[in-house]
Formats: sequence, structure tokens, C-alpha cells
Amino acid sequence: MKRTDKLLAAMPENTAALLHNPSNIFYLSGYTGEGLLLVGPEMRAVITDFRYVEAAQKQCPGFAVHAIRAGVSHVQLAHELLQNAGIGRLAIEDNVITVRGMREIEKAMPGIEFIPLDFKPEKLREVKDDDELSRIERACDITCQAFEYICGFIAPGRTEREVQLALDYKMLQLGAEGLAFDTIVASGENGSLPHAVPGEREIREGDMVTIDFGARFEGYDADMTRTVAVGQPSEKMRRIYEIVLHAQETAQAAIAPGMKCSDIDKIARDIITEAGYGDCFGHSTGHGVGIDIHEEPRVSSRSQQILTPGNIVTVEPGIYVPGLGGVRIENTCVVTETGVRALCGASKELRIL
Ligand SMILES: [Mn+2]
Repeated sequence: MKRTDKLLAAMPENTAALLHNPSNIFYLSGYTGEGLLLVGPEMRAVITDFRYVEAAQKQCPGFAVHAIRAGVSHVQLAHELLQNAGIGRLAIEDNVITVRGMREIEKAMPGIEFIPLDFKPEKLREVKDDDELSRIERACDITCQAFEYICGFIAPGRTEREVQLALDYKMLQLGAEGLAFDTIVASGENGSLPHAVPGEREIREGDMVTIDFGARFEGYDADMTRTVAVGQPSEKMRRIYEIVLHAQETAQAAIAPGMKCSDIDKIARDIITEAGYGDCFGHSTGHGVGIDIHEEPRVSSRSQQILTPGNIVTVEPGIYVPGLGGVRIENTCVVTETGVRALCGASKELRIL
């Protein structure tokens, strides 16, 4: 079943959906330019402007492409299309549209009844099809290859920023269309900052270096973290590494259809807490990955969601000790019919560079 058909099947009859969120638009149509998507019974329309008409026609077979004209806005054009099709009800992305945007829509569409779309496209996006999985696998392959390269580049005297630039360049060289997010390189005591911004700190003998990065391939993201050692790390950091590795591997191995997200989180959290570092693991264990780097399902203590085949989630426990440093190990994984498959093949054993 086509994605647009699935969306319509989840909505009331004789109702169209108006999409503003670029990730939802890409998911439903393949379109990457600016504009809106209108999906209704017998209606598949991209509403854009002159700049994107040709691109939209190429990217979205099966969609009619409409360009705005002088004096007619995107939403006014959408209203014309609804009226021509006799559709009187419109679902709006209530998680995306601002108060100002909603007022504009209401003004441009007299007589239309509005209902919330209520995350329906995001819900569909939680389960990846084979095409989506193969794109994410490719993104993860590029990410792993870039990691092998960067292990040979990291050395005492290199700055975090130099490592970041070399890693980003390598991912692009290997075929990434872009980066899934800003690469994190956190060395030594900076490792205690889960989202450290790479800076001018020079890597030193004895440091651990946490690298969190991912390639983007054909619209889909990879997410991977490895912590490596440069020379021999302290006994304390070595011990922290073993705890995080154990938590990562145990939680990842527990992933299977029917498992509750909060239970996966608990497995990782209990191991870290029992080792005495419960206060040093202040984020959730993982998150969904796809067109967006953070999407559903969340692998957190608050998520009652049940995992299902086709979900793609990260497992990324960490321990962060201010003044000392940190360790995080992360794989992107797919939930299979019988269990789990990690998409980041790079070894998780401590690498001493
Ligand atoms: Mn992540």
C-alpha cells in the first residue's frame, strides 16, 4: 500500500491532509523543495513556486504540481484545490502549525472544517519499509567506514575540531549526501558533556575521545557513537568503559518485537546504576532514527511504546563524570521479525590508538 493511501486510510472519509513538515512531505511524496503537500481522496498535489516546479515533477510522479501565482498564496491555492474537488474537511499538522499560521489558514479557507492530523504521518514513519531500511543501512555503512579511517587519524596533538573536519570530509567523500547532525568530538574531560561542541582542545596521551556522528544517505540518517582511547587510559576510565559496553550490549540484545521501550531503557539504566554511576547517565537510552535524526519510538523510561518489526532505534547508554570525562557507545539497530540487527558493524571493544 502506498504511503499516501495508508495516510488516507487512517483519516475520516472525504478529508484531505495539508502537510507543512518537510520530513513528512518527503516521506509521503519524495519532494525535497519548499512548499506544501495536499493529500486527499483522488488528490495528490505539491503546492510550490516557480523555482521548484521542474524538481517537483521529477521527484513526485503521481502528484500534480501547482505553482503559486501573483496574489495567491500557498494556502489560498490549497483552498482552490479543495473546492474544485468538493472536499470540505482538512487535517492540519497540529504539532507543526503556529498560532499565526493557523489564523492565516482559517482566513484563506472559509467554509472548511479543520481537524488535527494528530501525528499520523509520524506514526507511519515509525515502521520502515525495505527501501527505507536499505538507505539507512547504506548511511550506517558509510559511517562505519569513516570511523575506521578516523581511528588512524586521531593522535596526540590533533584538536577535536581537526578530527571533526576530517571525519565529516571522509563521510562526504564516501558518498554521504550530508551529515545527519553536527559531529561531536569530545576528548578528555570534555567527554563529560554529552553534546560537546568540538573545539581547539588538543588530544593528549591517555585521553578517551567520544565521537558521535552519522552520515545522511538519500534522505535517511545514521547515528553512531564510539569512545576510543589514545594511549593507555586510567583504570577508572577503563572500568567505566566496561560498564557502558555491558549496558549497551545487554540492552541491544534485549530488543525484540513485543518489548516495551521503557524496559529496554531500564536494562541499560539498571546496569549503570548497580555499578554506582546511576547519577551519571542523565539521558534516555535511545531514540528512533529515519528521515529525522530523533524520531519515534523513544527508548526512554517514560515510553510505554511496544517495539515492532521495522522500527529503527539507537541504543546509546553513557556515563559522564564532570572533571574526568565520559564514555558513550551507540549503535543504530533495526527491530526484525525475531529480534534485532545492529546496523553499525564497527567493533565496540575498546580501541587503544
Ligand atoms: Mn543518537
